Amino acid sequence: MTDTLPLAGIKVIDFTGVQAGPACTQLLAWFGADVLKVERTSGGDVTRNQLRDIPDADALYFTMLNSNKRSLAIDTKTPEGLAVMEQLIRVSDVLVENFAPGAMDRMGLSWEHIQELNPGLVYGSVKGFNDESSYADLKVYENVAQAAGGALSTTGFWDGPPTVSAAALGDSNTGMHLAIGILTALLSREKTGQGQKVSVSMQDAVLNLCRVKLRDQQRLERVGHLEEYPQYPNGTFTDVVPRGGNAGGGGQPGWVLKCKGWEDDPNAYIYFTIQEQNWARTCEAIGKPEWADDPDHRTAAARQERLFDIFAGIEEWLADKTKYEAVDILRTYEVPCAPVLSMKELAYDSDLRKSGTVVEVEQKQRGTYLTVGSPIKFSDFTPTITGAPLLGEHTDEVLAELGYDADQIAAMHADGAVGGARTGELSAPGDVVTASQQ
Ligand code: CAO
Repeated sequence: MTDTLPLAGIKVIDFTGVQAGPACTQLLAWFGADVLKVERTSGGDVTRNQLRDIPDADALYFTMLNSNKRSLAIDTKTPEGLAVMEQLIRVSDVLVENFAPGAMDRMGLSWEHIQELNPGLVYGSVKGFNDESSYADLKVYENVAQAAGGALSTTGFWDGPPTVSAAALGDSNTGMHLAIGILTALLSREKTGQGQKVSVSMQDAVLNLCRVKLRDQQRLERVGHLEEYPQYPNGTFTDVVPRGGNAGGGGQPGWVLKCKGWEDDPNAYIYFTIQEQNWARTCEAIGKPEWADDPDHRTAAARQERLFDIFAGIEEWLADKTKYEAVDILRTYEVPCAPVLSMKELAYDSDLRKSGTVVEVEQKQRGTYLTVGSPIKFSDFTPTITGAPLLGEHTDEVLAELGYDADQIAAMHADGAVGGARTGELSAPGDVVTASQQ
C-alpha cells in the first residue's frame, strides 16, 4: 500500500522539532514519503517529554505530530554523527529543519555545504522571521509568531488585551505553508534537476492568514471606520484595526449567540450569520417575518445600526432551543450557522471518525490514542495514520541502509555518537530504551 502512495520513493530527512517543522514532515509522511526523524541522542525532540499524561511514555504532543515516521538518534556534533548526516543528505530528496537561527551553520551544515553534498536536495527551513527582518535572530514559539504576524492585535474584545488564538497559526500553519513550498520545489526539480532552499517564516505565515485585517487597515485609512465592526456606528475608531470580538470578518454580519443551557454549559452557543441575500428567509426562520419588509430592518445599512438589538431578538428565539435543535431548524432556511463544538464533542463525533479526520492510532508504550487524520481528502487514496516512532527506534536499520556494518554500528553506540534501542531489543511494546536510560 505505502509503495503506491503519491510520495512513495521520496526520502525526507526530518531534522525538526516541536510543532512547525514536524507538522510539515508528518503531512509528507501521510502522503507516502519515507520520513526519517533525526533526533538528539539525549531525549530526542523536546515534545517527547512535554506535558506527559503517562509517565515514561512519549507525550501526545510528540505522537500527534510525528506519526508515520522513522526515528534515527544521532549526535551531529560528533564527527561520526555528522558523517552519518552528510551521508543521509547525499541519498535524500528533502531535508527539513526548524532550529534556532544559525544552528545549522554551527553544526557544519550550511546551505552552501548541503548544496555541495547534494545539488538536487530540496531544503525546507522554518524560522520565526524572514532573512530581511531585523528580528531574524530571534527564537520564536507559537504565540510570539501570532504577536508578530498581526493575529494578536486583531483578536479578542475591544475592551480587553490582545488575545492569542487556540489554532496553531504560528506553528502548524507555517508547516503547511512549507509543505506546499517543498512540493513545489520537487516539481521544479523534475524540470531542472536542481534542488533549492524553501524558507517560510512564522511571521509571514501568520500574516498570510491575517490578510483580511491588512485589507481593513487600508479601508480604515481611507474612510475612517469599518462598517462591519461592533464599534460602528456607536463607538470610536483610532488609526489601527481594532479587535472586533466575534464579528464576522467578511461582508455578512455574524455573532456568537446564546442557546438553551448557556448558563451552565460554556459551549451552549451557535455562530449565527446574517446572509444579505437570505434576509427574508432568515426572518421567517427566527419567527420575525415582520422584519423582512420593515424599513428599519430591510436593508443591510438599516440593520447595521441595530445589529445587537437584532442579535438579542434572535437570542430570545434561541432561549428554548439547544444549539443542535437551533441549527437543525436554521439549516432548513439556509442560514449559515454551526453549533460551537467543544473538544470533547469533536473527539467523539462519529462523522469525523467516519471521514478519517479524527482517528484512533495504536502507539507503542501507550496503547490507542486519538489524533487528527488528513484534512485533505483524495479521490484515489486515503492516508493511513500509523503510530509515531520511539526515540532511535530505527537507528540500526537506517545505519545499515547507509552501508555501516554491525561492528561500526556497535562502535558508534559505544562512542555515544548514535542512540536508541539496539536491533532486536524492541521485542515487546513496553520494552523500550527511554531517554533517561541512554
Ligand atoms: N545532535 C546534536 N546537536 C543537536 C541535534 C543533534 N541531533 N539536534 C539539535 N542539536 C542542537 C542544535 O545544533 C543546537 O545547538 P547550538 O545551540 O549549539 O547551535 C541545539 O541543539 C538547540 O537547537 P534548537 O533550535 O532546538 O534550540 P532551542 O531549543 O534553544 O530553541 C526554538 C527552540 C523552537 C525556539 C528554535 O529552534 C527556533 O526558534 N526555531 C525556529 C522557529 C520555529 O520553528 N519555532 C517553532 C517551534 S514550534 O512552537
